Amino acid sequence: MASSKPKGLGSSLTIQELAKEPMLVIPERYVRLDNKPCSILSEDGTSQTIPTVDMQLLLMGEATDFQLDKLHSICKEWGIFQIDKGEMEEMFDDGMQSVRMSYYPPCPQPEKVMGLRPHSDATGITILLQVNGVEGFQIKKDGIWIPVSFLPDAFVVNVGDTLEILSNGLYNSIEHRVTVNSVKERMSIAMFFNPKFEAEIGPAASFLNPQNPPLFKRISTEKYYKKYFSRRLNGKLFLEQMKTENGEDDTA
Ligand SMILES: O=C(O)CCC(=O)C(=O)O
Repeated sequence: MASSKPKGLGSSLTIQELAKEPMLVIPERYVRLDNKPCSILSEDGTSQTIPTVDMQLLLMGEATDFQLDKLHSICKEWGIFQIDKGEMEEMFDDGMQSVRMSYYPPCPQPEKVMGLRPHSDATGITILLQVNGVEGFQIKKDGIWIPVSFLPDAFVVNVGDTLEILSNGLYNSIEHRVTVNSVKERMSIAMFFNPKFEAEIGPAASFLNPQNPPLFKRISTEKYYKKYFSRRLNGKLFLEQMKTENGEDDTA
């Protein structure tokens, strides 16, 4: 029997179902509560290209001090970089991996919605592929949202919260979000690389000394992910809550 409920207005149609409907006004539940514009460009008004890393040299142990210093400072200052697709093979053998494929349909009122809310990933690292070349991925650097231009045939690598915790705050997990386009659909694949489920997440001993006490709690990977996925994506709030200053140790 046909439903009398108006389609797309408070109904629970999936994004794919909504995208099939001709629509001029987007359903209320997708409208962003803040009114800030999505595209905040860098000072010269262009998209910025994020740094590129030559993984081949690093993996073959042939990296010079200069290249190692470059990777170190990119992880500290940016928390995101690009590597050539061909250089990715055999990089990660162990650990837990998961994949998310995202589809962002064209939206008649792109300024009113967010494709994916601002967040940092819970992962060690995330490898991101922009499948159909449509941009929309933005990172927050020094408090400013920067649209990212992907190099053709490159992956983008995000430093995740786990790496920020392991490095006791030395490396920076990148906050990011996705905007939508009024005419083009966008597709992406994100591959998440994590420690084993049985492992514990906390600052590594090599990053700790009397001058650098642990900034983050220790917690089992299982509990960490349960906590992460029980919350809405909200910037770097989850990582803030993992700080020792925000509560007792939480070892499972
Ligand atoms: O769609 C994108 O480009 C980003 C996806 C993402 O950030 C995520 O799946 O966590």
